[in-house]
Amino acid sequence: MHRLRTTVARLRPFTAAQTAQSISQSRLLVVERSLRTFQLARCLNTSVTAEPFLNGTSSNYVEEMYYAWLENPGNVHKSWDIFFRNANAGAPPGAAYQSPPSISGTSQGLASVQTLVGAQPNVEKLVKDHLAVQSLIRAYQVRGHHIAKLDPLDISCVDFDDAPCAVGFQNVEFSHYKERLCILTAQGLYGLAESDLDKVFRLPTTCFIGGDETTLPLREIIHRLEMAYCQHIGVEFMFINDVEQCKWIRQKFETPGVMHFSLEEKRTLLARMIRSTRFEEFLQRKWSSEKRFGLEGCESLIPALKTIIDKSSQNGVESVIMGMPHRGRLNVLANVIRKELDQIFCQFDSKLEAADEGSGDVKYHLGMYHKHMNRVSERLISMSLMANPSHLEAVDPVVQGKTKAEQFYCGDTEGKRVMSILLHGDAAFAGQGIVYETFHLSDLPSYTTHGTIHVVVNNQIGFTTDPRMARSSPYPTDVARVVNAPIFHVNADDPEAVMYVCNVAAEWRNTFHKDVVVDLVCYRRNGHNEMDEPMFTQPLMYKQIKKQKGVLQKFAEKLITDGVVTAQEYEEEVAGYDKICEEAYARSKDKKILHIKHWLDSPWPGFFTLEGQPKSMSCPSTGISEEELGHIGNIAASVPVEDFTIHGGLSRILKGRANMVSQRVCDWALGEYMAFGSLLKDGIHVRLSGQDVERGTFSHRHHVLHDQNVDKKICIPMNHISPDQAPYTVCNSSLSEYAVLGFELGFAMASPNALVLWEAQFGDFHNTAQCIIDQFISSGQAKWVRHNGIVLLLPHGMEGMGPEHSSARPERFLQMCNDDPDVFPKLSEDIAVRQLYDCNWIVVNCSTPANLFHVLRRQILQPFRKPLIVFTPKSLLRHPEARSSFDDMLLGTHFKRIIPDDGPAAAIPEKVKRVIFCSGKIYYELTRERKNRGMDDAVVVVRIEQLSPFPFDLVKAETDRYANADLVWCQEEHKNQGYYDYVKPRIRTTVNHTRPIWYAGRDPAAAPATGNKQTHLMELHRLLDTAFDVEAFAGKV
Ligand SMILES: Cc1ncc(C[n+]2csc(CCOP(=O)(O)OP(=O)(O)O)c2C)c(N)n1
Ligand SMILES: [Mg+2]
Repeated sequence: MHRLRTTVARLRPFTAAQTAQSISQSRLLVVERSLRTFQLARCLNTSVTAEPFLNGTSSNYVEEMYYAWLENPGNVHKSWDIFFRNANAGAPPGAAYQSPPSISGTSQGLASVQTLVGAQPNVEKLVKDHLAVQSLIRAYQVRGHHIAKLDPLDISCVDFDDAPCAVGFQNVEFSHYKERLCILTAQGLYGLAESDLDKVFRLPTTCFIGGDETTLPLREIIHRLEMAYCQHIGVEFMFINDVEQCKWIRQKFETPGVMHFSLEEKRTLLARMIRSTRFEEFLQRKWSSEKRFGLEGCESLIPALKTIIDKSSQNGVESVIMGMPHRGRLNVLANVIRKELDQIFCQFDSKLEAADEGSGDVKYHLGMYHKHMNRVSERLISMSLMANPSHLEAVDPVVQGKTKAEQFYCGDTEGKRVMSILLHGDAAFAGQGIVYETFHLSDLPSYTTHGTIHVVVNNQIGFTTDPRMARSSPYPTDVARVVNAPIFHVNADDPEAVMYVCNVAAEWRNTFHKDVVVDLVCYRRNGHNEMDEPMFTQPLMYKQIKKQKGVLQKFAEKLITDGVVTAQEYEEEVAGYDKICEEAYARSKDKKILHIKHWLDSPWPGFFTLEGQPKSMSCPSTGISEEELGHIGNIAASVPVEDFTIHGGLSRILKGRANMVSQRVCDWALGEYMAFGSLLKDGIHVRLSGQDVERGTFSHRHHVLHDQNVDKKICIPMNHISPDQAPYTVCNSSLSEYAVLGFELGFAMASPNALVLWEAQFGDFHNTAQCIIDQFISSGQAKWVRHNGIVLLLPHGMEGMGPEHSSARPERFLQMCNDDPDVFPKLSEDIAVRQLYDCNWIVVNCSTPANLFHVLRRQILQPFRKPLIVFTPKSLLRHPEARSSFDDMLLGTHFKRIIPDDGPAAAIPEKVKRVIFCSGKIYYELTRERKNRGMDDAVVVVRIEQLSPFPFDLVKAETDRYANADLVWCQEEHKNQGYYDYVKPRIRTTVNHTRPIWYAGRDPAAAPATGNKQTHLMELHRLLDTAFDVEAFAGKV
């Protein structure tokens, strides 16, 4: 038969050296703890005094010697040979070592060794055979999964045509299983012969197949190992560094009789299989030409998830947050999350009207939140399935962030109450880099969710591509090995095996609070979707699939044969569920309106009115009292703990801050401090995450102080503002944008009462997280009616640093704004708030610390949540003019959407020749140049601080005021970048197309900035020349 190289086909037999290596890897920790780690045959503890040469530093050497000796005793010196023989023959500590012969004559030591070994003529054979048995056991533990029967189609067997694939070996001839074992060990039975099969061997303490017995005949040893490791479950775990964890897993799979289920459990399993299978069949019957990405071929996913949830609920979990792709999503909504069936069925009606604002999403992307009583644990459990885009795996970090937030807000520091489950397709799990990035968050203190259970629907295909073209790793799950997660491969056509591994996975998480992967090896009965013809591309696989009996049918037949249920009971259960579907279908016909609100994955109880509207349409002043400014400023300038030595340079920085506070001014860092500190004081949690955010990429922030003498002794002054403040989280992230931004977005979803910020190291790095920005942040509310107040801090500015590190690409964010450039909004009292409410996100470039302070506080004080994109400065962080007085931050003050010019020209507006509109740092270059040119009376410079939603009303006030002036947009970015394309039509609309908007800025370019400093300065001079040449546009139209 043509064999597809799928799950394991790329694997090759282990060489003895590899076996030794893997054993030695897994034993690394033992080496530290127990000196005689090399000894496989007996209990390993011995004292250093008895064998002083076996100390920590030499243990690696001894271990190497041991493995060399194992391969061939002649590989090592005679004295080592004797030592290992004696040790393995059971010599007590201190007795195994015999000193080598003296040069001069006879050796006392050797003579006595010969006595010891020689006294038992068969010892050598015995030792050899025991070692062989132990190597064999180890080979099963390490590589048993290679020959387990994981593939229900039986087409993914190891690439050796003659390797038997039958489950178990008990019915196979010795010659057959010898061959089979060759795959495992490369050495067959390590020299053991058929005649040894009935010999009894002592079992190592690292093996649990004996149950209560410590010895077993070889035949039984092999049989039990086959049963534990080579049936429908393949356990991949021996790469895990922690010996206790390895031992725990061995116990779970080796202990005889572990896979026992009660009649009740089997019946429940059957009922779940019925629901899973009949749900898809029902959809197929009713809507045969609709895409639904059905689960057929992996129906056991539903009992798998339910088992994980039951077990976790029994262990105390109260909230499960799930992320999953398209495959089987409706089934999961119906049968795991328990969404009402009529709500699902009505989605298939093309005449269903959308009731909500926004554009909505297709049915297999919507999220869901539901709280119910878990029938097994009899405890309440809330379940949410996160809405997600088509972009596979993008939701992974978002789920993790939301999970972390829920844990954080309920004080669940160990993940005992809240957990996440992530589902994956085999192709996406192996192919998408975000999976790897997300795994790397799993053990970081500020990002860990204390273990995620990953379930892979491994249908051995991705759309039309089979695994040999889709990945370079043997399994789709290999990425999980980087974090030492155990991987349980299981044949999804065996629901009991699936249930067993899911139980173990849930227990694993509950015990170790680490990630674990369940790989459901299955198939996809139909094409990629129900409309697709799979025979075009996978003819042989699909010939096999067509012959394949459905898993429910197989399982039901088995249970009926075993007398667990009768045929009649089974049929009644099927009919019962079909009836439930029919009744829901009838009800679904009454539904005429779709409320996406009903599909919210993260409701914020109490934040909106019952109708889902903001409770007001106004935003209070974002200023704070003088006293508060002073207090927070003093905290920012101090080390609020005793006995803490900070760096001298930092002392100077803090002194500088203290000076500013005494002079009632803020620089950029202090402005940010005031915003965070005041929100914290009011009980709003603030979380700032990103690469090197604790100090700040530009060394301006210093939110975490490090004692110069004591490792890990840190102080976060922001947490010393007031005794009843909310906690401040500031965390340097892993070097990832995609996962970390996704994580923070998820964190921000959990609660409206938190300011969650992600800072890019430089603004342009956001593009490696583009999917989170496009698919979630800019469009999330429109698709899923879900508000989110995440803040992106994107350092931006043309400072001669080259093509990268210069531009945060404002044009991209502005291009995604949903405000209409051609419509001047209706003027009203609350226009500013209304505009904010209507927009998809807010884009600002603040030029003063006070404005940054206000815009950050406004994020929380406004009565709804919107993402905020802030282009933050670099050189302005230390610019002497980029400072704000406390006066601009006091109670009664607000964020300024634009900052009009208040210089001499503003006093005589009719004389003004030019209004230069600009945004961000270029303002300071413009005003300096204006001064140098003596043009303070002739030109005004107006800063647009909030680019989107565009402040039409305030810009109009400026254009009206300077009615005789020409209007120029000036930017430091290139013409095809920056803000120009966004602001130009909007200013034109503002002036009703009566006046042109001229451009002063860099020419269009492919790269964001030049790499040449000279060119950079020349470009700057040129654009300033244009900006201040009042004749520059004369005669042009
Ligand atoms: C990031 C991304 N790239 C491409 C696609 C298009 N696409 C949709 S499903 C699919 C195959 C997915 O295969 P797999 O992960 O094995 O899931 P399955 O459909 O087999 O359950 C592809 C390539 C996508 N949705 N997302
Ligand atoms: Mg697949």
